[in-house]
Amino acid sequence: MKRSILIHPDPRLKKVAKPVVDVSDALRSLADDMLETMYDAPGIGLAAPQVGVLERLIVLDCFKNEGETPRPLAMFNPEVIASSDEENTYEEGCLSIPDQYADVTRPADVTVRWMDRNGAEQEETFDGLWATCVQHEIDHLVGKLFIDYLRPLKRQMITRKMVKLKREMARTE
Ligand code: K1U
Ligand code: ZN
Repeated sequence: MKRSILIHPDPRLKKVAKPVVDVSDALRSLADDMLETMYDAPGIGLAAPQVGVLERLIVLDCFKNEGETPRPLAMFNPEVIASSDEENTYEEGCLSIPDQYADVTRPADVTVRWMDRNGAEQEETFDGLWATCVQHEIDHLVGKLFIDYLRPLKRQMITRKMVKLKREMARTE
């Protein structure tokens, strides 16, 4: 089932999500819903707070080119356990901040530990777009958005645009 994606500004996007104690059927079903919502958007990642659920769960699949085999990943309690000194700048977007993009600099490689949908611990080092995306999604779990890396003026400008967009969306609902 497709879920609605919250649009910034929304207090739920600024909250800290709580750790998952046990990967229940309900949480597995939420992960499936989030993947469906992400592919439909379309996007390459999604965090549970973006669909209004304050649990430490993210999904991602950064194979976005035709011909590449999809790799849908659901990560419960993801944690960055190591980051490279080398950095990478990528023009980021966010499904909660539609049509706004900005350069963000982050560690180029990150090692992430998480629990998979069977409750088994996994660890992997990501690079390229996967590294950028997994860090962006983990930020959502502590209420941090990519615009929080921008200069205050640029952040305010984007926020004002989003307030206007939400007003228009409410009018046409
Ligand atoms: O968290 C989100 O809102 C998802 C976001 C993830 C992300 C994008 C770019 C850099 C870091 C993290 C998106 O998926 S925005 C949409 C997007 O980037 C995209 C959409 C279709 C094809 C390819 C990319
Ligand atoms: Zn986002």
